[in-house]
Parts: sequence; structure tokens; C-alpha cells
Amino acid sequence: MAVLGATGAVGREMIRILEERSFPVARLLPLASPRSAGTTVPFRGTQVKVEPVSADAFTGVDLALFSAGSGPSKEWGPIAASKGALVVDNSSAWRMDPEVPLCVPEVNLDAARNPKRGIIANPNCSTIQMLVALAPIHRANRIQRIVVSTYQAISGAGHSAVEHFRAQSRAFAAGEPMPAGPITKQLAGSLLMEWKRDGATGYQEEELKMIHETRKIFGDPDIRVSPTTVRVPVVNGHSESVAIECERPITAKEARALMTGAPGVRVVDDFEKGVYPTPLDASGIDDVLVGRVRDDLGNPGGVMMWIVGDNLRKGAATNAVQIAEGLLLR
Ligand code: A2P
Ligand code: 11C
Repeated sequence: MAVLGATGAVGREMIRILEERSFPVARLLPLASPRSAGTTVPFRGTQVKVEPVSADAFTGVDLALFSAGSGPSKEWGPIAASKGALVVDNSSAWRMDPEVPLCVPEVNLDAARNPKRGIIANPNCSTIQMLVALAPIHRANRIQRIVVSTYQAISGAGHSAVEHFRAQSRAFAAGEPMPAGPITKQLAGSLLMEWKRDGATGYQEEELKMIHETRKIFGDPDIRVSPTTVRVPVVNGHSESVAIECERPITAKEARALMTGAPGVRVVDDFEKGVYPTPLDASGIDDVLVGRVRDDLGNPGGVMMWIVGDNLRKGAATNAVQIAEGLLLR
């Protein structure tokens, strides 16, 4: 079993989760760029050597989890698949390819069976956590419209961005000048919208992903999704303010009942007692946490809620491992 991007924020989490879930790995092959030559990653009490990715590396590999970015996924996905590996790819490279399933196991595992190209795509973290929470509602009363604003943690931008944010935060607290690094502007003490911009629509790519991925995963080209994505000064755990409208009017009580006990969802909601989920609550666990479920006073018949998830775990690594479990182990 290979993990491409094994030294990155998501790759490290993938290896941890394989160990945590006792995935039946006969041999782990951590792959990265030649820059990582000589490094090791911990797995089951030993240090495993990281190898530079190459075509030969995939010989004999049954399953390959990829999280090295779109470029390496485009390059190595078809090569790994041609050598017989099933590829679960966490980048955006293959998500909208009609021959590549885009899968959240709680929502559409069946769509991922027998992938034509031997590649299955893992959705974007902000899409995954939103759809895990909304799927039980959508199944009972089709959601027609979603308005979502995100509050996304810096770990979504990778390992070196987290390091830079920590340095920015130290400088901010000390009143010193901001250190240079991969985050283009100051995040400590501020908010940013620095995803790739699509001039034609005026949307950030991160927002377009939420629109198009939701349609593909729900198998509903007509669902209307209106997102605004924002980076907040949080290390890990994405949060989302979500308003929905369904085919028939729905109440907060009904929505809460549908989500309670649904796979992968935990309702954490007692507003009067000050109980609602935070990114710190969601960090390190796999369930998506939902709170502040309330009737939408500005749009009667609709419901609003707050959805929080660990973007590195359920938003990336856990979802990829669950796809592999669902297809290979069951
Ligand atoms: P490396 O550490 O050798 O650069 P993150 O998302 O945290 O930034 O991590 C990205 C991961 O993807 C790292 O493991 C990185 O390896 C790997 N990676 C980036 N570019 C390539 C590439 N061209 N080939 C193989 N692995 C890559
Ligand atoms: C972020 N959601 O938080 C991004 C990271 O398409 O898989 C993941 C990007 C993707 O910046």
C-alpha cells in the first residue's frame, strides 16, 4: 500500500489513520518528492523510509492513497492505476472527470464501485463535512438550495502554511513585524480569502468546488449552492454557517431528528446552555459536529445550522481510508 505525499499534512494523517483503524496493510510504502529523501514516517511502532515517487514504486501496490497536490496526482494517478493499484486521490485533479467517482462513503459509496479509470476522487474538505451533515436531510426531503459561509483552518493549506501561521501568531502577540512565508498576507489577527480566483465568475476556486462537488456527490445537477469561503486564524478544523431550503418546508426540530444518529454526524446542540461545536472540539475526531440548528427566521420553511469538522481527518484522510475500507474490505 502506497501513500503519495506521505510527508505532508494530509499524508501524515492518512498513515496515522491506517494504523488507528487497523487497516490490513501488509507493507506501507511512503512516497514523496526527492526533497524528502532520507526522511522516515512513524507506522506501527517503527520508522518507515520515505521513497521518491517513480513508476517502478507502484509495482505490486494494491492500493495508493494520494495527497501530494493536483500536479503529482495528474502525473502519477494513471501510472499507478495502469500498474493495478486502486488510487484514492485527495487532490482536485480528477474530481470532475465524468469517469472518476467522487465519493463520501456516508452519501454515495455505491457510485465508487468499479471505477473505470482505477481512480476514485476524495472531495474537498469543506464539501465533505457539509454533505455528511446534510445527507440525512436530503434523503428525507430533497434540499434545493444551500447558502454557506466557511471559516476554514490554515491546516487546509498544508504543513508549511501551518508553520508560517504559528510564526505569524508569535510575531503578532509580540507586536513584531510579520515573518515572510507561504501565506501571502497576514492571517494572525485577521481573515483572508486567498484561494485561486476565477475571473470569469468572480468566485474563488474553493467556492466553485463546493458548488460543483455538491452537485456530483448528491447526483443532483439542479441543487443551488451559494458559497463564500474564508480562511480564519484557526490551526485545524473547518466551520461552516449553512442555510438550507428543501422541497417541502422543514423545521429545525425535524432537521435535528434526521441528523441525530446519522452515520458520521453528531448533534452537539443545546444553545441555551451554551453548547455548540467549535473547531477545537472537532479536531482529532472523525464525526462531523452540528449545532445551532434553528428555524430560518429570514426564510420561513428553511433551516440554519453550524457544521464543524476536522478537515485533515474526515475532510481528507479519514474519508479516503473509509473509501478504501468500503470498497476493499466489505
Ligand atoms: P515533499 O515533502 O517531499 O515536498 P502539504 O500538503 O502538507 O504541503 O504536503 C504535500 C506533500 O506532497 C508532501 O509530502 C510533499 O513531499 C508531496 N509532494 C509535493 N510535490 C510533489 C511531487 N512533485 N512529487 C511527489 N510528492 C510531492
Ligand atoms: C483549504 N479546502 O482548506 C482547502 C484544502 O481541493 O482538496 C483542500 C483543497 C482541495 O484550503
